[in-house]
Amino acid sequence: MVNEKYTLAEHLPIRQSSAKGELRIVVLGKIGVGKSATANSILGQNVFFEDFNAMPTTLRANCSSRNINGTKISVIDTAGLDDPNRRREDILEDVARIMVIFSSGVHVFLYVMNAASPRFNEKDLGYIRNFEKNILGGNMKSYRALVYSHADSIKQNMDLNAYWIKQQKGGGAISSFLKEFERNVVAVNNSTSSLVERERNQTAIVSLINLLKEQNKNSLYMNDAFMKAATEREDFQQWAKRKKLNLELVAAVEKVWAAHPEIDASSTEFVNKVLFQTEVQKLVESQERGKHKSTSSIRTKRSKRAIDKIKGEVLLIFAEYEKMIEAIKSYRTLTLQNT
Ligand SMILES: Nc1nc2c(ncn2[C@@H]2O[C@H](COP(=O)(O)OP(=O)(O)O)[C@@H](O)[C@H]2O)c(=O)[nH]1
Ligand SMILES: [Mg+2]
Repeated sequence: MVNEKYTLAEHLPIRQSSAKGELRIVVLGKIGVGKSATANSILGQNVFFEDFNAMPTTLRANCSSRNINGTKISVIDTAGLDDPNRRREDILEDVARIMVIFSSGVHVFLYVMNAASPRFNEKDLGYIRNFEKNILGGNMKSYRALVYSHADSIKQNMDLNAYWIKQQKGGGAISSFLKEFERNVVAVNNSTSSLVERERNQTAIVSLINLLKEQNKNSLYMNDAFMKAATEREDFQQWAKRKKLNLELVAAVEKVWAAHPEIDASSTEFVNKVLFQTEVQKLVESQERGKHKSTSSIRTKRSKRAIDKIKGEVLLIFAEYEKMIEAIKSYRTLTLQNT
């Protein structure tokens, strides 16, 4: 049944890019097709965990960014859409994370398919349709592109075009899905050790996304739930201001929270990663040193107090991010129930 609530979202004004100079990418697909490897190819470094057993290891959507030629490229890697162990609640949580991290919208949902093993049946299509229509919501068709991983397996005497046409003509679920991408498709070999080919992969994917961005007149994919996330974020900014929190610290907590959903905020690892991202620690320490000509034991105590204060703030900020996720989840659950 067509979900009216979400088809309505097509008519929502799509915001002009408020993410100037930034590309916001969400990578989607089945388990083990090469999502994390493709995400790594885009950023040109191995930040996303690739699994050699093709087991579902990415449990939560996670985001990493990198500045490439003056453009901040942010990629969210996700768990396999066909993972039978993931409940609806897990998928909803991931979508809420995507919405909070990319609250001003998404430039492209990049579907990954394994060219070496293009198994794709009605059930797989069902997972995608359910995700797009019933959880994400809205019409995101013009914000999708396709990456074939394992391009090394496409026969040398068959170019991508021929392969692409052959797959579309094959009939069944895969054909109808592939046709929706028109020509927004690229093939890469994520496993290459050649630096030249790595660079070519990165350029090919980024160029395809830029082309799509042009086709979409620089707009980002938005819907009602993304807008709710944007409002939540504005409230959060106000809260941080009232609390007189250091904005650099807030940004660092967000970065670690978005990249490492697996790490508990109260752990030393989390705090250390946050401190590593900021100059806050150095700032506190140098202030303490400058202000007081104290003995080293007093200095250590003061420094410890300063770090404890930061730890407390890290927990507070983290809790606000989790609250935003809960708010989006309840909003989505409610809008789903009302349709
Ligand atoms: N030969 C080859 N192997 C790849 C390619 N892309 C991914 N892989 C490998 O396929 C396996 C699964 O990839 P991964 O990115 O973890 O899949 P995910 O579950 O979709 O994130 C890993 O062993 C990757 O190294 C590719 O383009 N060529
Ligand atoms: Mg993965």
